[in-house]
Amino acid sequence: MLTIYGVPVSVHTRKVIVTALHKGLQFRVEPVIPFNPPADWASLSPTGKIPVADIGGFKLADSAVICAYLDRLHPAPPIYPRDDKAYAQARWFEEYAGGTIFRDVVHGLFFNKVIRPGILKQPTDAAAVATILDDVAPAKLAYLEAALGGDWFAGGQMSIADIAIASNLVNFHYLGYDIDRMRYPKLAAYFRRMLSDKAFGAALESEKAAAESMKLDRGFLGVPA
Ligand SMILES: N[C@@H](CCC(=O)N[C@@H](CS)C(=O)NCC(=O)O)C(=O)O
Repeated sequence: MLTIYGVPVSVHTRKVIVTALHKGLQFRVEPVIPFNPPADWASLSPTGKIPVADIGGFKLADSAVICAYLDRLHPAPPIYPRDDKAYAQARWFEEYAGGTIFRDVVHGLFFNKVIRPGILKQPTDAAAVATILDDVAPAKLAYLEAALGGDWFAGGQMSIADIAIASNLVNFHYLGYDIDRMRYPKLAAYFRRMLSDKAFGAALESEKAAAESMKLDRGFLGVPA
């Protein structure tokens, strides 16, 4: 049995959920909010972050490591391209998603607009939000726009690169932001394509209640904001 510790609206927890759904695995989600964790959390998550997975008693932290392990256990359908260069590209875009898009853009926006007011009961830092939106995000989105050569980021099929990047774009949209179709037409179309993926769509459906309870904007899914 696979248990995923985290919350489905977390960018990195969603990566593991989509991977599990893509592979048709049975799993359950044990809710953990990293800012208000259970008493034994440090023993499960050495970094304190979500997600953590318990795979038949084998406990692993970090979404990239968990997804790689799940792919080793259940190779079909794959989430990594077979071709060596495409594999490296997929790993690169996964790294860029977590290390740059999340760290420099999505985390700061989500922290300031959702976690601070909703969980920490602190005011949103509007200046920090403006800096991210005006000075940081455009270059990152432009990089993705330029890097997108076809329908997917690596190997001509959906891979961990797409799961990781699109998961970040979901939270960007949850905050009420959009990918400007005039500036980033390929990326905007790509995001719609990801939303129509069966596993990705099922993951978003399964987090509906959590997203609504956090008053996140699901308008991009065709639901009135
Ligand atoms: N490299 C980690 C990053 C995990 C991560 O940053 N998780 C966020 C939620 S999406 C978190 O736990 N944030 C709380 C914190 O930074 O303390 C992974 O891929 O699992």
